[in-house]
Amino acid sequence: MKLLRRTLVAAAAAATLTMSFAALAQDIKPRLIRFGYGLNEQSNQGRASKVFADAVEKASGGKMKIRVVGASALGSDVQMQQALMGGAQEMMVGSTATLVGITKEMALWDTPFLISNAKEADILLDGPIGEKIKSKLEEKGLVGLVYWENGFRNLTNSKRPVTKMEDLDGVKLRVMQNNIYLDSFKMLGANAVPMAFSELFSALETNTVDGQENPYNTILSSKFYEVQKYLTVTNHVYSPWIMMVSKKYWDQLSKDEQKVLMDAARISRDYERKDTRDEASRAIADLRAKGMQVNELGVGEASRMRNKLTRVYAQIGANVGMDLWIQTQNELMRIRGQK
Ligand code: KDG
Repeated sequence: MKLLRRTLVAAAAAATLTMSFAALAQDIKPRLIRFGYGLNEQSNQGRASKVFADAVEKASGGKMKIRVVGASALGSDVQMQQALMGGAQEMMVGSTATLVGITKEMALWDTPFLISNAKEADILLDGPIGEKIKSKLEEKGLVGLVYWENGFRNLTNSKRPVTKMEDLDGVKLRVMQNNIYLDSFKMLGANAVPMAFSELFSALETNTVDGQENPYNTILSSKFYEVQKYLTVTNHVYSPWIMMVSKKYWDQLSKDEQKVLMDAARISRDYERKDTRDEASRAIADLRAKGMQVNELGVGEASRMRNKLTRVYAQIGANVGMDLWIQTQNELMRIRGQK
């Protein structure tokens, strides 16, 4: 009888020890978070993703590790958005433009000529309007952390310099998978072709499309200058990126772990904006040195395009809701009224 009792006590002790080791192992086993993005590792998006990963690992003492995966290796923006909503992937950074099918208010950021400079961008995106739009993601299974800067978008093509609106006639122009971009460039006379970013370089290389529009940083980092001769400075839209977490994953995290991600996201946002702006300030010279022919629009052509494009404003106002649209216009007037 004594032997049986001793055996049972020893078994219980061994089981307890095993559980505590398992618990300990669970405690020290780092959380591995997959973070996907679409541009390549050498891009502004790639550099900032690494800053984010380093900040998370440092703040968590190694208990949270970000595995950054670039070049659309985890899928296009749209595919990664679906993976986050389903809980199959933890994080991503990508375009707000491809989110309008999920959260219609994201269309505000597609508005041509809405934002004129970095100050307006940062105040709008980081203020109540950007927060309000970000919060709408949660009902769709996404948690928006911060906005990064994709930048002011400019036009490239392989056929001719675009100095006036009519030069766009018949140009097969790739646009993001987003109706505002599609309708806007159709209005300007281009043959607009919606396409995922991951397919763009080869489509330009094979002349499947003649042109595209993206910030200078992307034109540089994606080497579009190798397959595009002409760059026209239009600055037609200020385009943000947004960093998101799967809500299914976010809800499993402790408040401390959520704070680690949010604090690191803010660190990466501030780094990314500065890095992107520094790189963009040198871009025209760099792109000319790479052989691109750069031109401004002819006098009056920018306002002709702007007047043509304002016809999408009514569509955007309807998409995002007139309250948000009016709030945005008022906020921009307030910002522009500041000295
Ligand atoms: O994955 C790349 C996208 O996040 C971003 O670059 C979107 O500007 C964009 C484009 O043209 O697709």
